[in-house]
Amino acid sequence: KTYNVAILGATGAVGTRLIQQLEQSTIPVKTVKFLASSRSAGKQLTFKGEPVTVEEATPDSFEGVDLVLASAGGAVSKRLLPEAVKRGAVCVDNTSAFRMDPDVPLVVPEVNEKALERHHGIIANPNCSTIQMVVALEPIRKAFGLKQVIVSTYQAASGAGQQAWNEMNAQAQQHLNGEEMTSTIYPVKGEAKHYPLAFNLLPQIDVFEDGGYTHEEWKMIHETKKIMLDDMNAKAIKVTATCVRVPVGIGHGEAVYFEVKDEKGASREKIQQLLAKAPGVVLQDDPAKQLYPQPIYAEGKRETFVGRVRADEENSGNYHMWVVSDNLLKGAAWNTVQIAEKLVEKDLVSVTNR
Ligand code: A2P
Ligand code: 11C
Repeated sequence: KTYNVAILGATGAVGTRLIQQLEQSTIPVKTVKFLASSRSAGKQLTFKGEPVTVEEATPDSFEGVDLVLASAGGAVSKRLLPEAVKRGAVCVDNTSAFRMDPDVPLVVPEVNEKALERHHGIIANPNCSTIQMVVALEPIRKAFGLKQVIVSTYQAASGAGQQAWNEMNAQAQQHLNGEEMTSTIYPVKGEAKHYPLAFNLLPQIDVFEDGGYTHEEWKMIHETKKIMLDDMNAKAIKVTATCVRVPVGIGHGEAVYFEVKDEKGASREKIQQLLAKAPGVVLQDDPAKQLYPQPIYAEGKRETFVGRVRADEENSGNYHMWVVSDNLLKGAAWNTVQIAEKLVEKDLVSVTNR
C-alpha cells in the first residue's frame, strides 16, 4: 500500500519540519502535495530532492488525498479538515482546533497509541509543552501512579511561529546595536500590548482566560488529563502550570514537580531507572559530570531529554525533574508524523465506516 499525502501549512516553522520528518519516515509515500495560503502559491520546495510547487489550500485540494498532516493554524484546520475528511482523507492535526473534542483522539504514541483505533477521520496532536511532559511522566505514572503535577515551563521563541521567531532574532540584533527593540508580535499576535522577547522573559503565552491563567496553561492542564485519561486511573491527576516564554530559539524546558501515589515504592534511583529505558526518553542525569538536558543539544532530535531527578527532601512522595525537547519535532512535526506512521502500521488510514 502507498499513500497520497498532503501537508497543510508546508511553508511554516512546523510545516518545513513536517516535510523533513515525512522524508525520513517509514510511510510509503505515493505522492505529496504542499498546501499553504495564497501568499505562498507557486513557491518551489523539494521532497526527497524532487521539486514540489506549493498550492493554495482549498477544499478541493484534498481530492484523492489519503493522509493530511496539518499545521496552518486552528482556524484553517477548523475550516478545511472537515472538507478533507468528507473527501476520504485521514487528518493528523497539529493545531488546537479539535483537541478537546470527545470524538477526536489526542495522541502521544508513547502514552496512548491505542486511542488511534477510535478515530473518525481527525486525530489531534497535542500542544508541544504537553507532549514532552507526558512522555517523561508516563513511565512514572505506570509504575507508581500520579497524584499531582506542578509544571513551570521555559518555552522557546519558535513555539509562536516563524514570524515571531524572526522578530526575536531581529530584536537581539537591535539591542546589540544599541537600538530600541521593535515589538509587534510577542507575547501574542493581536494582543493590545507587545513586549520584546530578546533579553527578556514573558510570563504570558497565548491569551488570558479564567482565573488569571493563560490559554497555554489551561491547554497543559486539560490536554494532560485527556491523554492520560485513556487509562481511567489517571482521572484523579491534579495538574497546574505556569508557562513562560524565554529567549531561546528552539527547545522547551520544563521544571516538573510531581507527587506519586505509591510513595513507599518510588525512589529517585527507581525513577531514573524507569526513565533510562522509557520509549522516546533519553536520561541525561549525572550531577557529578554536570550532565543535564539543554535546549541547544536537543535541537534536531526526536527524543525527550530528562535530568535533575530529585526527591523533595521535605515532602515524601514528591519529586522534581527537568525535561527538554525540540518543540518543533517531538512537540509538533515528529509527533504528527509518528502518529501517521502508527496509523499506517495499524492499517487505520481510512475514514470508511467511521
Ligand atoms: P503562508 O506561508 O502561505 O502564510 P507558522 O506557524 O510558522 O506561522 O506557519 C503557518 C503556516 O500556515 C504557513 O505555512 C502558512 O502559509 C499557513 N497558512 C496561514 N494561513 C493560511 C490559510 N489561510 N490557508 C492555508 N495555509 C495558511
Ligand atoms: C507555544 N505551545 O510555544 C505553543 C505553540 O497549541 O499547538 C503550540 C500551539 C499549539 O507558543
